[in-house]
Amino acid sequence: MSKRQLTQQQRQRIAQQQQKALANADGDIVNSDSCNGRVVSHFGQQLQVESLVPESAGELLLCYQRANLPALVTGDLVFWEATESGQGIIVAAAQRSNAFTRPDVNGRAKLVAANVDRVLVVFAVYPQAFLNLIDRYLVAIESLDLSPTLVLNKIDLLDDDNRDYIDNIVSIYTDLGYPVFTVCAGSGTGIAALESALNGQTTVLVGQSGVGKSSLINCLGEADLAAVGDLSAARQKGTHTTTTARLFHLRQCDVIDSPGIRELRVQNLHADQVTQGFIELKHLADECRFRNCSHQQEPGCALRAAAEAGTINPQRWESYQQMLTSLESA
Ligand SMILES: Nc1nc2c(ncn2[C@@H]2O[C@H](COP(=O)(O)OP(=O)(O)OP(=O)(O)O)[C@@H](O)[C@H]2O)c(=O)[nH]1
Ligand SMILES: [Mg+2]
Ligand SMILES: [Zn+2]
Repeated sequence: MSKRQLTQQQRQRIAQQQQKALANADGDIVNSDSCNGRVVSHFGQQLQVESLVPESAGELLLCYQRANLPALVTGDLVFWEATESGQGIIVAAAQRSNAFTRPDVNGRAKLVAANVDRVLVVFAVYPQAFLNLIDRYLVAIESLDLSPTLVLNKIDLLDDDNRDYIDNIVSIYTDLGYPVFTVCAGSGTGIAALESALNGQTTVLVGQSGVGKSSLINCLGEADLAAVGDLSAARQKGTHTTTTARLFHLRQCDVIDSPGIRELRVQNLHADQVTQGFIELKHLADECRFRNCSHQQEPGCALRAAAEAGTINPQRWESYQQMLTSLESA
């Protein structure tokens, strides 16, 4: 993709298309078919937009957005007009099919990407993976009606000290029916299977800082597309190398890289959303004695009964209870 200015003819054609599309616009929200660009990244007040106009398809331009539009994110389909300076102004945006959010440092939901087909939760042998962190992602993804996919990266670092710990995590999610890909972005092991699962889709990568999300992008596309950073020497944690979500066109799929997190705090979730995000629990909620059962202490709770009977994995149950408690104390 290259940056270049649009010709006069292209501008006129865009203007005609714009008038036609805006005539059908409902406020500032247009039909996605009428859009002429997709947001690929965000820099402060400016958005980088990829043109979808046939004459200039794939070209990137920096755009401001009209103040009356909602905050736009990577993956949003937009309608832009060219400005004299060769940049653009976004005058309308399409209704999103979905929007993935993550909590910011204060626990508030922060938009990461819009219009995604799939969310890939990446975890690794190092930095250490935690079930409750993965579970929180799963809750967020299930609430979007998307099917989560998990990726274990850095399998080259598996050894006798960590193998049981990692195998346990992998088997918990595999037993629940989630696809879990095991890969090594460093050597390319397992990447072909992952690549064919992502074929033709737009996928957003999420996960702790340092698990290798950007490294996976470089493996699924050309090397060095996305910046990769070492773990901190002292604590083997990620160093927040990726700072903004960015959409990449890779060999077989579009992937949005996103900034990793170090810990996941409470998001603006309802207890019901948490229950719906635990796929082995959600169907049991109708069987509780009380309709407004909080699934914590009440008598006749079908979820607790299942946990006590041993049909729910104890670590998942603990993670669920922890999440409910953290919502209460938020
Ligand atoms: N041993 C090993 N190291 C890997 C592998 N994949 C990535 N790494 C290393 O892990 C570190 C972090 O990789 P990144 O790709 O920057 O991680 P990230 O998830 O994008 O991190 P943030 O951008 O901070 O969220 C780098 O030092 C990579 O070289 C792997 O398969 N094996
Ligand atoms: Mg990164
Ligand atoms: Zn209950």
